[in-house]
Amino acid sequence: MRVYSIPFSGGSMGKNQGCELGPAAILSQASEVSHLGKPLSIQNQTVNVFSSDFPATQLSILNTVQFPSVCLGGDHSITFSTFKAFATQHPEAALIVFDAHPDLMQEFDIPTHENYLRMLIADGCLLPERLVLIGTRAWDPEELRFVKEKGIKAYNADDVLANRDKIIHEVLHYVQNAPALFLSVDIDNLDPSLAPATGYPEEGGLKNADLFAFLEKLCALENYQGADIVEVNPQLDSQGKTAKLAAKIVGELAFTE
Ligand SMILES: [Mn+2]
Repeated sequence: MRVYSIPFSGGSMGKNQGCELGPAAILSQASEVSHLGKPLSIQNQTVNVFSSDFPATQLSILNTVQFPSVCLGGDHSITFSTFKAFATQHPEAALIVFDAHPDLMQEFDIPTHENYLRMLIADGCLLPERLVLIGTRAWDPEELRFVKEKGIKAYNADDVLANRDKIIHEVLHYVQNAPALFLSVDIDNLDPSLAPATGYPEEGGLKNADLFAFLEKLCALENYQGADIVEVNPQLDSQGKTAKLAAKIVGELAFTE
C-alpha cells in the first residue's frame, strides 16, 4: 500500500509543534498492524515540506501525492493539499472528516488547521453538500452559522455516542454515490483518554470502537480512494499509545493491492 509521510506542522500556528514527527512515529508502529488479517505492506514516500513556506509545501504535496493512498500528517492544514490533489484527480469527490473541531473558521491568507475546510470550499474543489463532519464538539458561533448557511452535514460526538449505527447507515447512504470518497481522520476525534497526544484535546470524544465501526463500513465502499490521518504529536506521547492507535487506524484505512 502506498503511504505518504507529510512531516509538516506549519499550519498549526505553533500550537501543535511536534506533530511533524507524527509520520515517523506512526510508521514505527506499523509492523504490529494488519489489514484484513494480513501484515501491512507499506511503500512509504516522504513528501518534501518547507516548514514556514506554505505555498511551496502545498505545491510539493499537489505534485507528489497519487491515489489510492494514505497520507500521514502533520497538522490538519495538510488536508487542504491532500484533498485538493484528490479532487483534481476525482472531481466532485466527497470528504468525510472525523474531528472534534469543524475547522471552518474565517479564511485567512493561508490554510491553517482551523480554517482549511473553509478554504477548500472557497477554492471550489469541495462542494458543501459533499462534506460530512463526524465527532464534532468544539464549535465557534461563526462555524455554526456557516454550516447552517451551507447545509453541511455534521454529527456531533454526542449524537454518535447515542445513535452510532443509525448514523453510519445515514452517512453510507449519503456518500456512496459520490464519484470518489476521501476520509480525513484527526486523531482528536477520539476521546483524550484514548488518544491523549494531540494539540487540541477535547473531552467527550468517540471511543475506538465507534471510529472503527465507521471505517470498517466506509473503507469497504467502492468509491473509497484516499485518506489522511493528522494531528498526532509524538512529543506528547510518552508511551507511544497514540501513535500505536494511529497505526491501527492506518491498517483500517489501507488499500488492498
Ligand atoms: Mn481537531
